[in-house]
Amino acid sequence: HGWQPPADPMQFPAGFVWGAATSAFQVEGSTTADGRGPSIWDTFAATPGRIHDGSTGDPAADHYRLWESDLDLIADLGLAAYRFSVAWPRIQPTGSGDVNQAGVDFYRRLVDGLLARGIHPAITLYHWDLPQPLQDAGGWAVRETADRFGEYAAIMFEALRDVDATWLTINEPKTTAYVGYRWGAHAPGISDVDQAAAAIHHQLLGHGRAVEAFRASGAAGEIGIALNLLPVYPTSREADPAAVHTDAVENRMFLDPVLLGRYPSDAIGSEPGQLPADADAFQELVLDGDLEVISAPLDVLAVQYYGVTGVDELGNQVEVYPTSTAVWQQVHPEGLYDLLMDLLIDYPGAPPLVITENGIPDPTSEGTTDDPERLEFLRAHLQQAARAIDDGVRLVGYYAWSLLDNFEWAEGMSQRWGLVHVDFETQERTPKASAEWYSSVVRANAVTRS
Ligand code: GBH
Repeated sequence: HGWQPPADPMQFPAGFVWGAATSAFQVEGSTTADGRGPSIWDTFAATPGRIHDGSTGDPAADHYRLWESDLDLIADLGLAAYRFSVAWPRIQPTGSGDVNQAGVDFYRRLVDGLLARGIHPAITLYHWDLPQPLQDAGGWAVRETADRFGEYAAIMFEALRDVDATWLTINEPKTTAYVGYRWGAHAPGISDVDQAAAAIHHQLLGHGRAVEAFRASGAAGEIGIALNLLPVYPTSREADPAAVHTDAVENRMFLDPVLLGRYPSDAIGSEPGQLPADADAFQELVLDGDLEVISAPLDVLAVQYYGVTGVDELGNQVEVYPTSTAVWQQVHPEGLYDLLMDLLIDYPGAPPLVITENGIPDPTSEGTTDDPERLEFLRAHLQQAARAIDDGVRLVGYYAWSLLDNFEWAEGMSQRWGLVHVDFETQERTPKASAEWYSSVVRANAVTRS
């Protein structure tokens, strides 16, 4: 009695924000134009052996020059929002001090171009391109970098204070700490557990300083942080304790300080896990008042979801679902539902959620415009998002990763994540089948159930 079969199509709430995302270093190119300083990714990409295909940030997808036609493309797809990041070294070429006005002007033009087309800007302040001089002074392993980040953030809030934007402070502090400082596979290419632990705290402190600056600025819009979260599934009953620990390292180490104002006691200082840094040394980094700054209330929590991991009884991460051509990505759409429901239950005081990244790479490095795998991936994940909304999750938007094929970090130009194909010889853009399909989802504000 009273039971209704679920609707087909699955409708999203009115006002749900549909978008696509990029980041500065991955798409802009023009790495020395208009006074931009060097970033750690310029340095890393110039180091032989670091990037799979030897490519650099130039020209990437040449978006610094093609931004206007790219905005037309976004409008043609009917997207309501575009997420991009600001390259800190365009704003402050050395990471501190004077503002490079030409850099600010670029983002002002981009934002004005979005607004003229009725497209909402979601602006990430830091998507991994730290000014190289700040790395030379210790990077995220030192506390001063958090202060510099707060100053840079304040410059951007002032420059765009009239804009009703969604601001995201730091993109995936976990990736920078673990891949950049623990495993050395990303810039700055360091392999040091203690620096990795310090990089966690100092990025989160930088996030908090930026939120403080945002509130003080009186700028319009809203602010949050973008965390990549990873549902962890034990592969046996015996694996339960190890899975709890992996969940601490992968998820709670970032969620708890931001949302609850404390670090989880089980993430650092104990085997197994990928971050058995020294717990006492970590505590010494956390000064009085830091956790209040880090846990300042947010308007939105941005979630980036790519897949799940399994954990065995020894604490090893193991494959429990098939991977995409990105070997780290175990594809499991229901994991998105599990993650959103876990957040609802474990963090009842959390702000509304927005998914700011979700996607897969093409099966081959040449790329294609015929991408049924991506279309099915997006459909399955959107179905799970709709299910979670039905079950009470406050999810207010979704941004596909990525708008364009681009520079995929250590994979260079060899791994294509775009809804839109980019010919890297001619820079010609061609929407893939998934882009046309996504466009119809956006226009219907709904996804088919089957
Ligand atoms: C996101 O990170 C990034 O925000 C985005 O810029 C990127 O383009 C997108 O994913 C696709 O990768 O080299 O084996 O150590 C997702 C989380 C963390 C996944 C780092 C890849 C490197 C694995 N990423 N990880 S490895």
